[in-house]
Amino acid sequence: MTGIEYIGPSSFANCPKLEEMKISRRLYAIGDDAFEKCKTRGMIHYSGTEESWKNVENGKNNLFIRISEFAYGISGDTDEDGKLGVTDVIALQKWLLSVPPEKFNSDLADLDENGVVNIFDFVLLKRKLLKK
Ligand SMILES: [Ca+2]
Ligand SMILES: [Ca+2]
Repeated sequence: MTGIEYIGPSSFANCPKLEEMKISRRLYAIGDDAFEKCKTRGMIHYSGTEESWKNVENGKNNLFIRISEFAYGISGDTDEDGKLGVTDVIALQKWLLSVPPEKFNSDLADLDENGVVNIFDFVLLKRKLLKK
């Protein structure tokens, strides 16, 4: 689901076995009844932070979203290993030099959240690591 900005009404209405889902930080809204009949407690991997999730508009009858467990991303965790470290700096550096890193989450690499990954995000990431 990388890059999806909107989950339309009834999108997953007939997926009662839906258990795990990846949602991009770019998502801004979920339509009504998008998860109708999804009554299991799922696991949602959201590539944004807990803060950015609060800005996503959730429609009516989306019980699945309310009861599911969430795994949030950490801003700056470019290699998606769940923690901030020097490997994130290396991955971002490779990305900026057009050397494809093994794993790269461009949402989490966009530290200043301006929609592009560039040298300013790299500077912010290094600062963030130095503060730890
Ligand atoms: Ca990491
Ligand atoms: Ca940026």
